[in-house]
Amino acid sequence: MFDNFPLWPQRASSMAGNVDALFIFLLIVSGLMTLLIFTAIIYFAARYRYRKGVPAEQIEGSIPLELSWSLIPLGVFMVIFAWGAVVYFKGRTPPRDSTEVYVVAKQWMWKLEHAEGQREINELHVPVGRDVKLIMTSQDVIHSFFVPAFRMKQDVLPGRYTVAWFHATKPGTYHLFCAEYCGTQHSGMIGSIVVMEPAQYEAWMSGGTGGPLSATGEKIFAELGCVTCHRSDTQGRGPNLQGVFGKPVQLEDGRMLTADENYVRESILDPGAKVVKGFKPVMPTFQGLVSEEQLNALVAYVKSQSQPGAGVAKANAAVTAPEGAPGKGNQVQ
Ligand code: HEC
Ligand SMILES: [Cu+2]
Repeated sequence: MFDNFPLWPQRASSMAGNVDALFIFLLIVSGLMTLLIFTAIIYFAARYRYRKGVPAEQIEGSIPLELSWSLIPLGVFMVIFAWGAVVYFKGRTPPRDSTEVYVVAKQWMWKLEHAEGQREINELHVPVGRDVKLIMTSQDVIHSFFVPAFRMKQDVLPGRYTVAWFHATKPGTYHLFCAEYCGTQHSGMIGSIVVMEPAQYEAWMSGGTGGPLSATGEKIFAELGCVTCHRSDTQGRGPNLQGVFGKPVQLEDGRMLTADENYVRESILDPGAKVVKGFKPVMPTFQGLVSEEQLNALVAYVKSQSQPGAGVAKANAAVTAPEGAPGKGNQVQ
C-alpha cells in the first residue's frame, strides 16, 4: 500500500512485511496513548480548575483504578514483547540450507565471497526467492550491514562472526549501507544488492570462479599443515573433522557446545580456549598467519566436511576409516 509512498522504503524481503506491521502497530499504540493523555490533561484542567469557595478534595487511593492502570499497560507491553520476540527470532535465525555468503568489512568497503567461489566488492548478486545467510566479520573496526529494503541490519565486528539472513522477494537493485560510523569515509561505504531471477542468477554464477570456497579452504588446510594433525582417520594428533560442524562438542573442562562458525574460527586462532575432550592442547595458534579471507575458506572447508556425502567421499579415500563414520565418535570415549 505504501510502496510508492516515500515514508517507507521498498519491501523486498520476506521479513519486511513483518517488521513493518510491528512498527505500524507501535506507531498506532503510541499515537492513541498520546491522544488519550493529552485529552485527559485538557479535560481535567478544565473540569477541576480552581474555583473560589469550592474547597479541593483529596482522594486517597482507589484499588480498581490502580489495578487498571497497572494491568492494562502490562497487557499492552506483553503483546509488544511477544510480537517483537517472534519477529526478532525469525529475523535472527537463518533457515537450514540457506545459500551462504561470507562478508568481510573493512574501511571502507564490503568484500563478499559466495560459498561457490564468486567474489564481489560492494555488490552482492543473489537469486530471488532463496534464503541467503551472511557470515560476516570485519578486518578493522565495527561496521554494520544494513539493507533497508530487506529491513535487515546487523553489526559486523572484528575478531568474530556475526550472522544475518534474508529472503529476497522481488528482483531489483537495493541499497546496502554501512550503518555504524567507521571513520572519515563511512558515508562512502555503500553498495548494492542485486536480486536476480533464478535463471539470470545461474548465468551470472557460471561466469568464472576459482572454484568453491571450500576447495580453496582445502588447499589452505594442506598448505598450513592442518592435515598432518587432522586426518580423515583416527590416527591424527587432532580430532577428525568430518561431521564435526553443527554437532555438539564435549570439551576437556566438561562444557558442551555446538560447533558453529565462531567455534571453528576460535579453534584456529585461539586453540587453547576450548580444548576438545580426549585431546591434548598441542594445536598451535594461527593468529596472524591467516587473513580473514583464508579463515573464511577454512571455515567453509570444515563445514563442507559435515555436509551429507562429504564424509562418505573422504572415508572412501581413506582406507582405514569406515564409510560415513562420524568423525569424533571414534576418538572420544
Ligand atoms: C599440531 C597438530 C595440529 C595442527 C597443525 C592443527 N591442529 Fe587443529 N587441533 C589439534 C588438536 C590436538 C585439537 C583438539 C584440542 C583442541 O581443541 O585444541 C584441535 C582442534 C581443532 C578444531 C576443533 C575440532 C573439534 O573436534 O571440535 C578445529 C576446527 C581445528 N583444530 C582446525 C584446525 C585447522 C583449520 C588447522 C590448520 C590451520 C589446524 N587445526 C591445525 C591439533 C592440530
Ligand atoms: Cu563501515
